Formats: sequence, structure tokens, C-alpha cells
Amino acid sequence: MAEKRAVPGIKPYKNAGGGWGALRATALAVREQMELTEAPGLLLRTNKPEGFDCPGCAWPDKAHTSTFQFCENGAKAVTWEATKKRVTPEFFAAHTVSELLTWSDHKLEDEGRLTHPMAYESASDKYVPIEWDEAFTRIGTALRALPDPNMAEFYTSGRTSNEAAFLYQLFVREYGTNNFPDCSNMCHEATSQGLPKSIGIGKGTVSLDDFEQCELIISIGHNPGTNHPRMMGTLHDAARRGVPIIVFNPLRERALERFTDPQSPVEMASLGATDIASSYYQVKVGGDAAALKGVMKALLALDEAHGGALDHDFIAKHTNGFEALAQDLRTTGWVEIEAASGLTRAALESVAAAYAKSNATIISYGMGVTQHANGTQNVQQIANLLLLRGNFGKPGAGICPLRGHSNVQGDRTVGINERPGKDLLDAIERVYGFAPPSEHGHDAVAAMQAIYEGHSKILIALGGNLAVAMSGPDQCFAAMRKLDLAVHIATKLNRSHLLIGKASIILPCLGRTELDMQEAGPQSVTVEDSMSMVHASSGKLPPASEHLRSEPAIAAGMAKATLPNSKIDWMGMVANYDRIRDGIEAVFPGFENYNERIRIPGGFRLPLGPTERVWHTQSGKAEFLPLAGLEVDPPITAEAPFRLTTIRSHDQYNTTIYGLNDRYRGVFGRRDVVFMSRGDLDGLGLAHGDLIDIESVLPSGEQRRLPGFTAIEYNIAPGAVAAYYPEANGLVPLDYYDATSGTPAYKSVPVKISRAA
Ligand SMILES: Nc1nc2c(c(=O)[nH]1)N[C@H]1C(S)=C(S)[C@@H](COP(=O)(O)OP(=O)(O)OC[C@H]3O[C@@H](n4cnc5c(=O)[nH]c(N)nc54)[C@H](O)[C@@H]3O)O[C@H]1N2
Ligand SMILES: Nc1nc2c(c(=O)[nH]1)N[C@H]1C(S)=C(S)[C@@H](COP(=O)(O)OP(=O)(O)OC[C@H]3O[C@@H](n4cnc5c(=O)[nH]c(N)nc54)[C@H](O)[C@@H]3O)O[C@H]1N2
Ligand SMILES: [Mo]
Repeated sequence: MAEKRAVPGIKPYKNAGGGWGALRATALAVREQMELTEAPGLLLRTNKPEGFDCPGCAWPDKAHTSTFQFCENGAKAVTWEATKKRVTPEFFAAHTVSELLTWSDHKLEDEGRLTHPMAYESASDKYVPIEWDEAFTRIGTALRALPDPNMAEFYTSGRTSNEAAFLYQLFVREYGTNNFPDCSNMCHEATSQGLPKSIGIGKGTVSLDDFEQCELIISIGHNPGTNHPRMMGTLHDAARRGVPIIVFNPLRERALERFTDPQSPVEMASLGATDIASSYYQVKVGGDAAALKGVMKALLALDEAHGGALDHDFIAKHTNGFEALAQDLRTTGWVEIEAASGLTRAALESVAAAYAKSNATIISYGMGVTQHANGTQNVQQIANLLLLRGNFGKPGAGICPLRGHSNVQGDRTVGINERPGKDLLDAIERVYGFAPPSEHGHDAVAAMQAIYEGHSKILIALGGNLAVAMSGPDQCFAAMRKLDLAVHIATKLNRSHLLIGKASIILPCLGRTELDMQEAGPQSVTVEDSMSMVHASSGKLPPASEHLRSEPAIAAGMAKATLPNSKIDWMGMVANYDRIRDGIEAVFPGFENYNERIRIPGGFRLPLGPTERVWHTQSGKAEFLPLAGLEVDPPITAEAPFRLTTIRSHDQYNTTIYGLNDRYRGVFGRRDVVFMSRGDLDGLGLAHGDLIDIESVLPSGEQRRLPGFTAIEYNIAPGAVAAYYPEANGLVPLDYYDATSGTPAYKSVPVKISRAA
């Protein structure tokens, strides 16, 4: 058997999540990016009623009125944007695009904030300054010259405010297409597509109050210690209240095991920690649907044996399809459930027993659930389990998808949607007097495919780093180089900006932290968090450069240059964002008195049918949607015995790599590692620290290899291997996605592993 040896940069992390390590990391983030005098004031304005919304994640804040909630990764997101470093025209004059392409993702963004509009000049292979008006004219001319508006793609990344997103979709629809690829297509699209069929709405149903009243929390496939750190405060409080927290995750994630609350003077002083998970089940990658079916099967048996495990009144009054679900569960065998989930019958029965005891259960979930070949059905199994005990529309209960970007949910609410419903189209026509296109447009995968195949010629990206975030980087990078024009509205330089076809323009924009001054004075924007709370966000810092424009102003500038005959008062809306909000209120239900209500600290909550036990499904009831079989991903085979999942480190924000450490997982100064269980290493005759090759083996027959990675031993479910996103994206082909939602299956790639040649 291979002996464990010292591997550079790999050192087990013994402490709890949070604690002093988090404080130290925050101090470091501030020191590297900002001036020490400014940072404390800035961090104190995060998530305060008069301050700005944290760009770090979409977890809510109690009425946005809490005292400063310490958050290490929020501080990183804020200081990364409020950095003193600048990417100026002089910077671009000193580096060709070919040279910049050799830089790492970390180095590109670490150069700082973009200061001027820039356009690519092929003769010098450099970006050179361009005036705003000239940039808009070029964009408008190119868009108008396309023979068909459906040959342009309009991407949105989820930091964009409601106001910017609304103007942008209005511009794009008046231009004539529904091609709205957006980051949600890579993220919670399985939620957006799957939940409306189950419960009539594609959003979470719980509030922070529910977390204070729940009796059980089940956490599936998310890593809040890193990605939603403020949720750790909520979980910590629940654990101390004695609420059981059951975790399903193939990897042991430290903060879900033990957490020291940096807000708690007692825990900090005593170096104490609170156990978070009461039970931690290391489900197989892709084994969640099977595990959930096992829990439901056990629950059904409990009910049949003793009664009381199911809420029969709720089921009769509010749901359809129970008998079909029960029948499917009865005929599904335990042997198959154990094999597909990697968990024992006894374990799943004990989850069912805990669930049957709880009068109010919340199930939270993240990318470990959605980014699978059938992520939509994974999400629906969660809803099924909750429906069995009536866990909707009562205090302390509900479903909690952890949204990614801080306003990804809001962007979808205000019209970033490639498949708009009739209500939206009618409302736009009624309010703005033009008939928007009704033909469905492209999501992220379809957009990239259309560009790759040469059907789409222009890409406008409102934020993000599309080519790097997507699956199939080989195809995506090649696609970018086929474009006639790419336009990037961005705060920082990234690789997507450097993949140039015929022409490319970078338009630098204000970030959340900055003062947004328009004709009517300083403007606030609004965002919607994971719990459907809409509130205002007002930046105060002086902008990184006097040449920056706000995202709404850029959307309006493109609209004016593209649509000379438009009757919409684009510039009037930009002069005073209240006018944009008037438009949102006129088009979308739920935004009544928008301008008054966002001026109340904490904002307001959008209506959510299931919280009132109102079901906006076709039948008017909630629907049980059984999964036929147990596998949602391609089967494990002898040729591809492992399933690869791609995950975020503690020092990154999506494609933004803040640093090379992943403290809680014990990885320091490197990202070229693959986490494997001891048993799987032994089985392959490999030792901790050996160089390996990973190869994806998909039913389509397409093979992809990623050489030069180092296998490290980790407490991870057998058969599961994990590597970092985006380094491992090359193993995920562009055409490997959930057929219902289009979400790339980033978390379930069948792979083969061998010692490096
Ligand atoms: N600091 C920071 N904050 C962020 C982000 C960031 O990159 N950095 N990104 C933002 C965005 S856009 C998003 S979408 C969210 C993402 O937040 P998460 O959903 O937490 O994202 P991931 O890192 O992808 O983590 C997925 C978790 O699922 C587990 N997992 C992997 N495969 C499976 C599986 O098959 N089953 C189960 N049960 N678990 C599995 C992994 O071990 C990991 O713990 O965070 C947001 N917040
Ligand atoms: N393998 C794998 N791939 C994944 C995932 C995974 O788990 N595994 N996760 C997927 C998920 S959940 C998501 S959401 C996507 C993320 O995909 P994206 O949202 O496209 O990517 P980001 O890395 O968040 O975008 C970073 C860039 O946004 C720009 N930016 C930052 N702030 C602002 C701002 O305020 N305004 C504007 N205009 N620009 C700004 C900066 O220029 C920065 O370089 O990646 C997906 N890709
Ligand atoms: Mo996301």
C-alpha cells in the first residue's frame, strides 16, 4: 500500500471554519488591494440600508439593517472591486493582446480596474482608447448591419442591477431578439425550469425568519463556508438552538463540520467551535436523486407502519401525482438505491426518521444538485420530499436554492429570459408600444454553439467571463475568434476580452461600491436576493476613473445608437433611475409602489405563491414529479470508473482567482490538484502526490484529456474525484448538459484516471 508522503502545498487544515483564519485572510485582502484608511468605512457600508449590496453572494441580510456581519469572502469581493490598482491606456500600450493571453487569470484581474473604453487594433495587436460616442456608433452600426437580429447574442452576468438588466432587455427586445444567454444558464437554470412544474415558481420559498423557526435543515451539494459565508451565521445559530443539520456532500467540507463564528467573542477568545452538521453523508457524485428516493421510500414505509410520517391532508388538498410517486418508490429496490447513492439503507432510514419527526424542514441546495446531466430532476426530487410532509406555506419550512451571483435572481425577474412568456411580451407591448419578438432565443450553450457554427456574429456581454466560465473551452475560445464584434462591459480585464475575432470593444463600468451620479443626482440601484427580497444599493466611493459609465447608461447608449427610431426615452430613464423603476413596475406584477418601497430600509419581498399555498402550475396544485430510475448521470463503466465534479476554491469568485489557496481543504499555493479517496488511489496503485492524467469518457464517444495534475488524498466519497473550476473545464464538453434546463453538467463527468505518462 502506498505511504502518504509530503506534497508541496498540501497540508491538512485542522481548525474549524471561520475563526481567526478568516480574520487574517480579510486583513490580507485589504492590504493587497486597498488603502487601510478607506477599507474599514467601506466594509461597514456593506449590506447596510444606506450602503451597497455585497457583490459576494445572494444570501440575504436581516432586513438589511443588521450591524456589520463579518464575512471574509464578502470582504474579498468588495476589496477586489475597490482596489487601488488600475488598467489604463498606458497598460494596454505596453502589452499586446498575444502577450496578455499568456498571463494567468489571476494576474489579468489583479492588474486592477479598467479605466477607459478601449477598442482592439489588429495592426498593433493592442487595445487602444476610443471615445464613448464612437464606441456606441460602432456597436449600433454593426448591429443594424446584421441581416437578422437573431445573429447577435446578449449575455448577462448576475451582478447586473435590476435597472441595468431591465434597460438592456428592453433594448435587445426592441432590436428584435430573445437571445439572452446568461450566467443563470450555467447555474440555477435547473431550479428555474424544474420548480415551476413542481410548485409553480422557480425560486426559493423560505425567508431568514424560517431559519429561526425550522426544526430540521437538510443541506445538499453546497459549500457555504466558502460561497455563502453569511449563511454560516444562520447555520451556526440553528445548530446552537439544537436544530439537526443533515448534510449530503461527497466531500468533507470543513465549515459544514465545525465553525467558529467570528462574531462571537466567546468562541473567538476560547478558540471554541460549534459542530454544524449533525450527520454528514458522503453521497456519491450524482447520487443525490437516489439518496432522496431512498429517504422518500423509507418515509413511506414509516407512514405505512406507524402513520404520521406523511401529511395526508396536505397531499390530498394541495398536490397531484402522489400515487404514481408512491408506486415508483415501492418498486425501487434498496440494493439499487444503495448502489446508486453510495449510502446505506440504514443511513437513509435514519434521515427519514429525523425528517418524520420535524414539523418544519428546510432543504437548501446548490451547484452539487443543479449541474448534472439531469439537474432539473434532482431539484424536483427535493420538492417531492418537501411536499410529502407539507413543508411549504408554514413557518420554518420550504425550499432554499442558494443563488450564485448577488443579483442573478433579480435579472431573471426583470426580463433576462430567452424564453419569455406571453405575459411579459404583452406587458412590454402595452407599456412601450412595440411588439417584442416571441420566438425563443438562445441560452448560454446554444449561444456558444451558434457562434461556433458561424450563425451568430456579434456578442455583447454585460459583465462576466463567458468563454472561461462555459464548458468546452476549446469550442468556446474558437467561437470567440469567429465573431465580427465582441463588446465587453466590465470592471476588470479577463481572458474573454482577449479572444478576439474581427473587432472587440471593452466598455468600463462602475461597480456596486461606487457613487453613481446622474442628472437627477446620486442614484441607487436595486437587487433581489436568494429570498426574493428587493432592496436598494448605493455606492459611495469615488469611481475608479472619471471615464467610467454606469451599466444603465451603457445599455441606454447602445440602445440609442442602435435604434434611431425608438420612441423610448432612454436618456430620461438614465437621468433618474426612478423612471426605470416606474417601467419595471408597469411591466411586472409584484413591484407596486416600487420607488416608495425600496426607500424603506430592507426593501420588500416579492410575492411567492407557495408561501400562501397558492400553486401557479397548470393544474393549480403542486405536482409530485417522480424520477423514473435512479441515475441522472451517464452510468459509471469499466472504461470510466470515476465521476469528476468541478468545484470552487476558497480563494476564488467564479473565474476570478483571488489567490492560490484553498485553506479549508488544506491546499496552498496551487490549483493543479485532483481530490481522490484513499481507497481509489490504492486501487489504481497511486500514491498521494503522484502526477496523473484525467480523461473524460462520454457516451458521445468524445474523449478529452487533462494532463499534469497531481492526485491528492482527501476525505471524498469513493468513486468521486474533484478538481477546480475553471482549470478542469476542458474535461466538460459543450454539448454535455441537462437536456431540460441546458445547464452544463459540470458536476458529473465520467472520467478515467491514470498515472501520468
Ligand atoms: N466566495 C465565493 N462566493 C461565491 C462564488 C464563488 O466562486 N466564490 N460563486 C457564486 C456563485 S455564481 C454560485 S452559483 C454559488 C456556488 O456555491 P456552491 O453551490 O457552494 O458551489 P460549488 O463550489 O460549485 O460547490 C458545490 C458543492 O457541492 C458539492 N458537490 C459536488 N458534486 C456533488 C454531488 O454530486 N452531490 C452533492 N450532494 N454535492 C456535490 C461539492 O463538494 C461542493 O461542496 O456561490 C456564489 N458565491
Ligand atoms: N466547471 C465549472 N464551470 C462553471 C461552474 C462550476 O461550478 N464548474 N459554475 C458556473 C456558474 S454557477 C456561474 S454563475 C458561471 C459564472 O460565469 P460569469 O458570471 O460569466 O463569470 P464571473 O467569473 O463571475 O465574471 C467575472 C467578470 O465579471 C466582471 N465584473 C465583475 N463585477 C462586475 C460588475 O459590477 N459589472 C460588470 N459589467 N462586470 C463585472 C469582471 O470583468 C470579471 O472579470 O460559471 C459557471 N462555470
Ligand atoms: Mo452561479
